[in-house]
Amino acid sequence: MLNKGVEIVARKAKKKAARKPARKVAKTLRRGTNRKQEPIDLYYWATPNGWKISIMLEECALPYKVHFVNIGKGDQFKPAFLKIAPNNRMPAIVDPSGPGGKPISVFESGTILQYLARKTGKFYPKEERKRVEVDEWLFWQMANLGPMAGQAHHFRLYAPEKIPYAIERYTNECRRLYGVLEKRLKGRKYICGDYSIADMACIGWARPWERQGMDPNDFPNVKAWRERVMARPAVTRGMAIKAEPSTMIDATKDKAAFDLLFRQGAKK
Ligand SMILES: N[C@@H](CCC(=O)N[C@@H](CS)C(=O)NCC(=O)O)C(=O)O
Repeated sequence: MLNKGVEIVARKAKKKAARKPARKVAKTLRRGTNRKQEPIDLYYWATPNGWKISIMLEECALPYKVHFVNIGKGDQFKPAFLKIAPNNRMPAIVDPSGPGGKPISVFESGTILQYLARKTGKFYPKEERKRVEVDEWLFWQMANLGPMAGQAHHFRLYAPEKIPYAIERYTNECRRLYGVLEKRLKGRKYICGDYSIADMACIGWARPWERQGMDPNDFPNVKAWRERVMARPAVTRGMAIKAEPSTMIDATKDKAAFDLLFRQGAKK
């Protein structure tokens, strides 16, 4: 376990917003499932990929413990973490009450979202046609919006040299993708009609869209959706989870963190 003892304890200011979903869970538990639900271990750092899972856990009011994986310091390479997340990327979870009542570890944020959605029966339609739609947009985020926005951030903010071709390429790809989302959101409140794990997957990347070179006024439907999703109390709580400021490292200023994050090779 990383950062032993690091556990998110209910903060006073958040208590009020948390009250309602917590009651809902108690109700579910009384209906016959495990009354003493053990908390899920969340391996997390405050980034768009990490937020997907803190948001989902908050939305489902599942009990969880946060273990900070300080990716600027190399926690993602610790053997204990690699056992559950062999791609040395967070987020990951360990659910002590997995299938058959036994623990299960899950890595890759899309897989974790689907797992938690199946476990709780929430934010993931049961009807096959509707479920396929949610999967389409979830995978759209995983294979498109996330990687392209990630590269846009890299070349616009982190790369030591400013390479116009790379900046233009990834900024344009982001613009294309927000254009696709803009059309999709026409006449829809959320990406698949009802709020789902597809929205949770996309919101973290859309939140810093100005860093990707976007002008919010170009995409009014995305702008309204972004505000709608970010106004949800569970989303606010999920995105507010941060490690101690003193442990945060800015890879644009810290060479060791930069090399650790951006000069990785194959490890034995
Ligand atoms: N496809 C992965 C991507 C996860 C990912 O890229 N995580 C980054 C932070 S946003 C990370 O852990 N980076 C550590 C590293 O680069 O070593 C997922 O969605 O779970």
